[in-house]
Amino acid sequence: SHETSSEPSVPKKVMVIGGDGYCGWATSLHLSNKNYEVAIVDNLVRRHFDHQLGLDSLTPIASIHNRIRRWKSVAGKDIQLYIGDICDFEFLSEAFNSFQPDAVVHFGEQRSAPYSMIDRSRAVFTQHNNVIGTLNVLFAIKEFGEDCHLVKLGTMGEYGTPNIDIEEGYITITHNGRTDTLPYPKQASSFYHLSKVHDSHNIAFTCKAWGIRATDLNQGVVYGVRTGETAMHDELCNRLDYDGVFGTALNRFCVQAAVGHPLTVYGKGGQTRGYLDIRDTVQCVELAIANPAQRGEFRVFNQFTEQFSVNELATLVTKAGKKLGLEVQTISVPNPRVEAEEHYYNAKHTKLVELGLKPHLLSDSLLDSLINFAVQYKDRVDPKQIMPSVSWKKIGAKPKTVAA
Ligand code: NAD
Ligand code: USQ
Repeated sequence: SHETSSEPSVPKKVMVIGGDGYCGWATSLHLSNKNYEVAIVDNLVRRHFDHQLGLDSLTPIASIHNRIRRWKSVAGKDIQLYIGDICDFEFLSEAFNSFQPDAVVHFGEQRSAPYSMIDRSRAVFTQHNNVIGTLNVLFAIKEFGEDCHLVKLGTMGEYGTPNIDIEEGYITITHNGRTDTLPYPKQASSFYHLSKVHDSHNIAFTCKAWGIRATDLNQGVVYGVRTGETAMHDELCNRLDYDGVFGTALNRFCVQAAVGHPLTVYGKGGQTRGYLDIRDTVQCVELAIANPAQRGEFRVFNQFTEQFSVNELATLVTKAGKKLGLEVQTISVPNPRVEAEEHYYNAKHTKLVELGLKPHLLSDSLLDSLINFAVQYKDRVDPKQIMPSVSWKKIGAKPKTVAA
């Protein structure tokens, strides 16, 4: 974008906001390996949540500095690092101006639905951090790099579970004889998921008003831990959350199977969501960057490869566990959330496939390796952190101290 040739510019420099997190670390290494120039921006707040709540990743993870040093020694590539909070516009401006990205991938949000439902202060933190952070990124692009492509991580949870098919971002409706293509209705079900809806609205508006180019990746639930690059060295290992606040469905079930904890199906277990392997997260983000949105375009992709109910996931993990000689039980836990437990779900997800995504579908071998991986680290599991502790209905204004 900074060249003067008439060739369409190829994005080269990618700023990864949230590059120390689960999706962001895997993506940073993948892009660096593919010869993109990468800069990580992160304020390390995710590591701070673990300290505050007494949680830890299943896998030991190196500091961001050691991770980047190790990547240099393993792959011979430099990743730049800017430690700071994107809610601080001065910091973000300096990072943006010094790096001058062609694309910004924005993973840098508080991403746990339960965390956002602990108490008022966590709900406010989540929406402030996520909505203001994204607004600052939009202003940075407008001020300092109008042509920069924003690739923003959204969530399938923005749509909720409507009783009709879910489209990719937009739906064409005929009403009283007139037809229009409109944003697909949003029905999010936590203060976290709502923060993503608010982000989407702000991004859509600035695409229209300022000509920002943006891609909203409505990602499903991610599973897995190893990617081509993070598997190259112990110090490049990714985090894997299994606790009741940050752990997500399939990853939790694999860790539960490994330590002999019954699988925690909430309520009736018919809750159906889109899922994808973390190896596909990195592929999807690369595809979005390599095929930028047009100026003024607000592009929406549904980023998942398969849909499952939690009951189906429990059955798959039980079978895979048996093959490995593990005794796997399932219990029904009273649902701590407010959500439909039996519902229609059929979501489109063709746009990334059209751009060339080759999905890694959930297979026996992946489940085997994920469970075996969890068995390898099972001594690090704190069984007290497995059961859910945050209730949607019991959220209150009073700050909740979380017992260790
Ligand atoms: P994560 O918590 O592991 O990583 C997020 C990173 O962003 C952390 O390193 C954190 O320190 C950083 N961060 C947060 N607020 C920041 C701020 N104000 N300034 C600078 N850095 C900040 O989360 P993840 O699982 O990697 O998810 C990444 C993104 O993908 C999130 O936006 C999330 O909503 C989305 N997503 C995740 C999943 C999933 O299953 N993990 C599924 C769908 C969508
Ligand atoms: N669930 C269980 N048992 C468990 C954990 C979860 O039954 O032990 C159920 C939940 O009730 C829910 C479903 O599984 O119905 C998914 O829950 P989750 O914790 O795996 O995922 P969720 O809260 O939706 O959030 C995760 C990420 C978030 C991302 C979202 C994508 O933390 O950042 O946005 O997945 S999506 O689900 O498509 O909205």
